[in-house]
Amino acid sequence: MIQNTDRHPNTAASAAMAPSTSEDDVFDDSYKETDKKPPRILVWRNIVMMSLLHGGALYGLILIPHASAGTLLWAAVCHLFSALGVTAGAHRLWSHRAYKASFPLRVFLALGNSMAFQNDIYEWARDHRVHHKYSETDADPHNATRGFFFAHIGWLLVRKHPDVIEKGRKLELADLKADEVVQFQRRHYKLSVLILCFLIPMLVPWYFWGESLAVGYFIPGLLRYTMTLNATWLVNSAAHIWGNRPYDKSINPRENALVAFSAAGEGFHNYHHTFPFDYATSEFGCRLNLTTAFIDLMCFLGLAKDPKRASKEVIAARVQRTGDGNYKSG
Ligand code: ST9
Ligand code: ZN
Ligand code: ZN
Repeated sequence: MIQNTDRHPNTAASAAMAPSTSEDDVFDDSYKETDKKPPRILVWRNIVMMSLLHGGALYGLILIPHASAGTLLWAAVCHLFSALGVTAGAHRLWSHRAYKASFPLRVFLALGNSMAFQNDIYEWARDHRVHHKYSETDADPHNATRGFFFAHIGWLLVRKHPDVIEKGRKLELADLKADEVVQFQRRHYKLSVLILCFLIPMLVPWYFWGESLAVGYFIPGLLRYTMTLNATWLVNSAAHIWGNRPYDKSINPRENALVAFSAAGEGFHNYHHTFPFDYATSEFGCRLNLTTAFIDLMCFLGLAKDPKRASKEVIAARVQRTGDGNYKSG
């Protein structure tokens, strides 16, 4: 089912016409920031852990010449699986309800999501809906107006702005509460991360082709995890700062081909914030968009259905009305 919908992110009226099961990803311009800024409280545990993680990833880079081809291929498989758990799972399915997924597909995506270790699906989707609804304000968890570093990783190293939590608590999230896969993953999150993000990536090369545990830990483990994290964070930082805005020049998110490439299709961010319900997060289908190809395959296999799409006419009208003049068709 293709839906022809134009949700203008700046009007509550057009939000009311939206067909999605969730309206919490539509921009709400009624929220006003206060001038009083709360103090920035550093979370030292996260600063230390993130520093150690990135140090470990650097060591993994140094170890690459000592790894077998099979281990490098395995690291790429882990990256791909965890990326899909975020893009096709936490993002397009659970945050935006852009398509419907069968139980086996949801289990597959939840496993990939635990391998990605980016908070559980419920927390990820809740924060992401707040990000869309209050984009570039104090209530946006990774508000890019606070600069590249804050949007990229800094937001995970400090206490959240109180408005993020206040506005987030007003979201209904009934769909996430009713999804047994989301709730199961949340209940068993720590154990699932230990097994999927660290043990399986490390033990598979050791058990099956005799790789050293150290190489398994530092390359498919820490290096792969860190690279997937940074590719994801680039959507919040680079794709909110650099690129054209052919669909809506009044918002910060941009079209960024490099980010689209590194983030499995998630860099068409001006389009995505303009039409958040579109399962492809882009006008151009599978181009630079592995996640869309994956969802198409799942639909073909009968494991997914009802992908939502913005129509050509709606997109063209929107480009005319709010674009920055840099639109390129095809
Ligand atoms: C990570 C996440 O990396 C990455 C997300 C990226 C999103 C990208 C989106 C772009 C589009 C998609 C692109 C995909 C591309 C993929 C490409 C792949 C190749 N609403 O959190 P606390 C409540 S994670 C409502 O402690 P603090 C909360 O429930 C990395 N309520 O806040 C709690 O309530 P209660 C690994 C909310 O103390 C209370 O508030 N993980 C909300 O300020 C306190 O919550 C980490 O590094 C909300 N929005 O701490 C850990 N938020 O007490 C990161 C919170 O009742 N997190 N609440 O239970 C933390 O350590 C902390 O959250 C903190 C803030 C220090 C950041
Ligand atoms: Zn989104
Ligand atoms: Zn964004």
